[in-house]
Amino acid sequence: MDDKKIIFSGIQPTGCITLGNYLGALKNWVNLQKDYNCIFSVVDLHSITVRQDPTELRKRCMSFLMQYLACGIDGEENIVYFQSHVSAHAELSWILNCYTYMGELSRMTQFKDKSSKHADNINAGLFTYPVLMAADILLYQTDLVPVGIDQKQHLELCCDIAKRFNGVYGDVFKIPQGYIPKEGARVMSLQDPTSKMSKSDPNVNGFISILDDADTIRRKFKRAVTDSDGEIAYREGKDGINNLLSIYSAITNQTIDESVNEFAGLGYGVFKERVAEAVIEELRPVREKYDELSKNKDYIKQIYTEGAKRANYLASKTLRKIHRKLGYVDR
Ligand code: AQP
Repeated sequence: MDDKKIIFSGIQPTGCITLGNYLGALKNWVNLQKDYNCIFSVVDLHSITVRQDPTELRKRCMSFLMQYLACGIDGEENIVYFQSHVSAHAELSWILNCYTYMGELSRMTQFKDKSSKHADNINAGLFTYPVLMAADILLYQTDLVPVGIDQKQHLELCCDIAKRFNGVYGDVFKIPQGYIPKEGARVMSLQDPTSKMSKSDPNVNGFISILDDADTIRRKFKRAVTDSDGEIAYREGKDGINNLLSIYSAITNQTIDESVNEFAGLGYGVFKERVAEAVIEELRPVREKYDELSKNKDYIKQIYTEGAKRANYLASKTLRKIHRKLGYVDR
């Protein structure tokens, strides 16, 4: 690798990639890829904190990787791979578990949310999920992690673990920084704009999949929950409208104020249509590219095989260093 800084990020293959994932993470991956050495993983180890159907999971993993490429990620310039193909993730995760406190993990809001959603399966993996995420990032001596704001707490924990480890063993890990977009950092559900747009939402009207067709997108925005005061303004208490304004601003790269001015005096119906059209146009090339890639499975295999090879090389370099620091006998 040259001396460009390193980016690592990933999405776990659960549900389907949403407009939230796209605006919070993927769009920035695409924008940043020219200036950084990028490592983008389909983090499939993370996904089994919830029970998965094996056939479905295999299909979804492939589909997620193709969606990364369809969004504009260059799979040849960057490292694009499946997390389970690089065993160093799980190995480092174990090591870091021994440098992470139960109290820290108990404070993670995502753990609290997910354990209440999956009360019948609160497994240890759900609890230690942020440690695996820290391992993902630290393995590659990552400089920058482009994520949505929901991952800020996990990222802070990652830095705490790295600093703790460095405090004992010297400068082993680079301390990463988050890259959180100004607009689109937290896209909310279209059906309940007080909670985040989630890719496993059982109510399909709550999220836009980046592969939804134009009619589906139009229909979902038409049904989006707003309010009854009829004013297109961004302020507290107008969660539905705020969310639509944020989505529109993130897509058009303009400020919220500019978006508010653009829609001044218009009704909610027209506003929703215009937001829908902006989303449709943004996602149109993604859908088209995805269809094209679906016909080229050999190329996809080449991307993830080569990706895992390069990721393995970098990850084992870090892992060797850690083994030496910990006092393990050389192989
Ligand atoms: N609503 C969102 N707005 C902005 N960014 C978001 N991200 C997720 N949701 C939003 C960002 O997408 C990346 C991948 O996140 P993930 O793999 O943890 O998936 P998720 O979508 O956060 O998962 P869910 O919705 O909670 O679904 P399940 O229940 O399947 O796990 C991250 O960078 C995240 O910040």
